[in-house]
Amino acid sequence: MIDIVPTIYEATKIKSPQVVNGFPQDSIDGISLAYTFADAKATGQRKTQFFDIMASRGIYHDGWFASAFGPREPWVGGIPKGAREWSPEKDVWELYNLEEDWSQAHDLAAAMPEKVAQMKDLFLIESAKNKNLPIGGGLWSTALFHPEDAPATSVTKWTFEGAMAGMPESAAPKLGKNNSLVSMNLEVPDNANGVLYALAGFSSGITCYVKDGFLCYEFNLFEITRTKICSKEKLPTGKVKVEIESKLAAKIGGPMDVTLKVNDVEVARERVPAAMSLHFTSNATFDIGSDQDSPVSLDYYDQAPFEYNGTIGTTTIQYTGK
Ligand SMILES: [Ca+2]
Repeated sequence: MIDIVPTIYEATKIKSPQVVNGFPQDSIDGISLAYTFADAKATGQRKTQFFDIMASRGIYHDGWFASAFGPREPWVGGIPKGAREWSPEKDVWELYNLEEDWSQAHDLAAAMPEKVAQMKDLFLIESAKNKNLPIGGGLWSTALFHPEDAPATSVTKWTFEGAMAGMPESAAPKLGKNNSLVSMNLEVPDNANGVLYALAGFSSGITCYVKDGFLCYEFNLFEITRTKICSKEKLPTGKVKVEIESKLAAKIGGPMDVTLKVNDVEVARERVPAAMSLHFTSNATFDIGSDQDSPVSLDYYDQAPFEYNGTIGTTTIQYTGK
């Protein structure tokens, strides 16, 4: 992927900008593939490439590949044993000659310690050049250590008028993680149906919706637990104020108490056993008046995006602190 942008620039004869909106741009690290267009057998021009994903890392150079696992195996969920005592200095490196052993069957690290040391040095040089230090720094704000420090918008209060679709989850209020109060002014018709707001999607998310006049809320935690509550009475028709209050019982990632209110009167309350530590998805959206893309709840799966059939006035959302 890293080579695609320079390839497109070269093919289209566009010079990449040095400054965008006043911000100097980093240099482009990739190597254009245009030299292969007329020569499929051209010798590869990429000699070195490194990667690091939460401290599981590797470096390729001139036919050789060296790599080490960080504190976690990417395919194993949860918090690995000893993660908090982990240090990159203690990781064991492997070494492979990809020219002769492309499937990495023969680890040469024990036989070639000097080559390993050279590759580790190169890894550090590439890391420094590409702002990858400290090793494991990306673990800091994960669910493992400090989810409260995860990148987030500095906005803590939002006002929306009417329906809205497609706000990226990364920019949207973190209703599954933080204490919050959502307040909506609605016009409720007879036989009210539809989503009032939804964050993220089928794999995990939050939705507040009206089904046959009843006000409902669902916290879908990775499809493992679906905490669903509904009012026992139908919403009144006409102008109605709906509020959803979410309060962590203790800390981020722990239980969360959710209360639904209609015209200032509590109509339902439930404890979500475990709230969200980081975010539900990387690509789903926050919507008001519908549930775009994949639907959060099975309750209206076949009717998605299940647009609200009344009118949505002003929605205010605010974080309510600790
Ligand atoms: Ca959705």
